[in-house]
Amino acid sequence: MRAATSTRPADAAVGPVDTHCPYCALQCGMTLSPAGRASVRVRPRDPSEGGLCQKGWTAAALLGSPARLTTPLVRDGGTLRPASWDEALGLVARRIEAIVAERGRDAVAVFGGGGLTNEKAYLLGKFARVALGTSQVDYNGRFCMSSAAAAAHRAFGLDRGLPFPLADLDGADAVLLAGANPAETMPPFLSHLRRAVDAGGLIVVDPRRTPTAERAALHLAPVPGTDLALALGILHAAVADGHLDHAYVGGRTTGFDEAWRVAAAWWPERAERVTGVAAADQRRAAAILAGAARAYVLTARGAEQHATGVDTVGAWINLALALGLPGRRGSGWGCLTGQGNGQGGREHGQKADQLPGYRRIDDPAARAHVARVWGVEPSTLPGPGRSAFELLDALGTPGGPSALLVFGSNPAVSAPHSSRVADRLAALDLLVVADLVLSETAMAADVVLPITQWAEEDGTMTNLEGRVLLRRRALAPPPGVRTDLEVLHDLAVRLGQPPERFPADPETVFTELRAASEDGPADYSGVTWDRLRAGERLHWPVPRTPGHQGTPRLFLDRFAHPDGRARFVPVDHKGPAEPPDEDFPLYAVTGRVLQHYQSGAQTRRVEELRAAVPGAYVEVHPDTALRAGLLDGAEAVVSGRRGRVRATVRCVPSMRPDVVFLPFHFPGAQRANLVTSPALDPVSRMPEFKVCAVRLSPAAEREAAP
Ligand SMILES: Nc1nc2c(c(=O)[nH]1)N[C@H]1C(S)=C(S)[C@@H](COP(=O)(O)OP(=O)(O)OC[C@H]3O[C@@H](n4cnc5c(=O)[nH]c(N)nc54)[C@H](O)[C@@H]3O)O[C@H]1N2
Ligand SMILES: Nc1nc2c(c(=O)[nH]1)N[C@H]1C(S)=C(S)[C@@H](COP(=O)(O)OP(=O)(O)OC[C@H]3O[C@@H](n4cnc5c(=O)[nH]c(N)nc54)[C@H](O)[C@@H]3O)O[C@H]1N2
Ligand code: SF4
Ligand SMILES: [Mo]
Repeated sequence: MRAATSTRPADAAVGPVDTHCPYCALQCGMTLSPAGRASVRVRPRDPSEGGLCQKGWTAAALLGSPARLTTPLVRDGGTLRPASWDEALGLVARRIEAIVAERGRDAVAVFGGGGLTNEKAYLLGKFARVALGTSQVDYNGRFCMSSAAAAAHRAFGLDRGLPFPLADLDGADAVLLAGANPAETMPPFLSHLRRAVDAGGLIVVDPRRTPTAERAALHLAPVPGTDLALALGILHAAVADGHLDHAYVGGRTTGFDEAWRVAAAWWPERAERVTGVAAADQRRAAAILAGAARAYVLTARGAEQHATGVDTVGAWINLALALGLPGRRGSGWGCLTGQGNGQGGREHGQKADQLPGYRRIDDPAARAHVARVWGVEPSTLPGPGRSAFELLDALGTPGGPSALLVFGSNPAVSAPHSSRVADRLAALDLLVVADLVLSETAMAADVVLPITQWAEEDGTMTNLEGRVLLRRRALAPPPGVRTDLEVLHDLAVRLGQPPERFPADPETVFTELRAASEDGPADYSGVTWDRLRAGERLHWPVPRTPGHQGTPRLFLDRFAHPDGRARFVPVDHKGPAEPPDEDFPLYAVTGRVLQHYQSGAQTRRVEELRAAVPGAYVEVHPDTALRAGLLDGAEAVVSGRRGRVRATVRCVPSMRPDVVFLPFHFPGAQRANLVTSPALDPVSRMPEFKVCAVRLSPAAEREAAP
């Protein structure tokens, strides 16, 4: 059965169309002028917002690429062969029914992504809970900003990455970036830091001297995994040097005394011994932030992707609170959310412990509300289930799921401890992957479903400042591909659901999402596609009150805890789960480069980007390389407790001698995640992507061969 499709003409190219970039959470506006699939012109919509980065400029290259999937694939005798949609979806539905009959509903799991539109994320969560009836649903955002989200909930009672408009940063005199490298990960974002840079107010905390750190007045390069001690040292300096905002702390917060009891023991000289950051620089950082009329503390993955990520972000928030920054116009704390819909993706119910509207699945009132919208009994809503890595880790084990449906993620490359994840994927009875290209996860699948691309469908995305944006269809998809919504609709119907319960039309799904989110923390009920089409770009919450203009700035009057106050949380330094030792004497740090996006599934297939950075490399101090018998350009092996990564040596004199850096965008033997640690934060369940112990050696002849 074919699902309902868009009512627009099937093949006609439309345009020019105003839409947004398919990649990161900045969601830069772009205008697409299609002259056929292979020739779509991309222009920035509003150059005053900083233009586009190289990934944005080249985003349309995948639309007409021969690398994209245009027919379903089904595994047959070990290989994937083309199949009709009817065969592929029929097979999936039958296998799911058989697995459920044999092993129960939790035997089928779903893995989503922060790149999916709000409509897809919403319908995927509903599909899992209602059509499959499984508690086993989580998504790659768990690997992304979950530590910041948990810390923000704890401190403020609500998580919106930036609780203020991005443009507020234009007025900042001082900005501390902890573990963020926007010069490569969100280049146009730098336009918002111009004033802070010119005022000598940019402070960058990163073990590496990144292109972002190059712009800073003060670059603090801590030992990886020691941000928490550094934040405590700077807090200590701020208080000792008389910068504590007593009126704010007394009037708008609770818990300072308990937090201070820990920080009091972290005088900057002690923090220096742990972090390697000079005490004088800690004092200077405190003075720069305290001396600025408008100051911000922003965190990203470098501070967050640790087994102590929540507490680490908590420590940076404590510093911001002590200086009186959050909930004041012109200052604050924020997290730079990463994926295109990293914000909306965490609000609408594809996370193991959540229901739409950023509701908690263990809250009876939330369950009752969402069950009413879905037309089911609250008692039938399963969950909470396992978190992303725990879910992957349980696949094919006796108590774990034996079927997995993946929408919008490539965990074979991007999840930690890759060899373990590959084994678990291989142990499944059924792996279904919906994707645009044959990703490494799709290569391992039993059924692959070809999906439309961003410019071929309508939908909404919520950017890093909590703004709901309309993504417009600019051209028709090639014959043979379907939208995620169509796939979910069709599968749900095949699993016995009434068709109207799983609409394939995105605007209809959004209308239902509005009702499901109503009165929840992330309330979208006042957002309509008509408003978005008219050019509004609303910050949630947007209650249904007629004419409500959205909420650009949260917390100006009160924080979201019942007492209206922000909470200091006492946090102490523990250090990384796997510190270096004699066998593995170096810290491996992983992260991103400008040209590639995430697992690289998309950007490695864009020729201009692939040519610029064709494969994995390891950044290392020249002395460290030399000690390992390696020169610049040599083929190296980076070995850790769980595996070995192959990478080309890049000698970088500014690197700390005890640190190597690996980008995680490459597949096969070049996967950085072959060495990363699956140690999880106890609260957010975020894996420790950013620190593990490794050693460096030359690749053997055999391994160095291409
Ligand atoms: N080009 C590109 N842009 C992207 C993406 C991409 O894949 N490629 N992905 C998008 C997504 S989903 C995300 S989440 C964002 C991520 O954006 P960022 O967080 O800016 O990117 P990362 O490179 O993961 O990490 C930032 C920095 O953390 C540093 N770091 C490592 N360990 C530590 C530590 O212990 N403390 C501190 N303070 N810093 C540390 C690393 O050296 C690195 O420079 O980027 C988004 N934009
Ligand atoms: N070592 C290390 N590992 C990391 C990180 C790190 O810093 N270091 N960062 C982590 C972070 S922050 C993140 S966000 C994750 C991201 O890692 P992944 O979740 O693997 O992210 P992507 O590579 O963007 O995967 C998205 C996949 O979905 C496909 N896709 C894109 N759009 C759609 C769509 O609309 N529908 C469907 N069905 N498919 C679509 C793409 O082609 C691609 O194959 O990686 C994490 N892994
Ligand atoms: S910064 Fe992000 S949203 Fe903007 S063009 Fe680059 S990848 Fe796209
Ligand atoms: Mo991310």
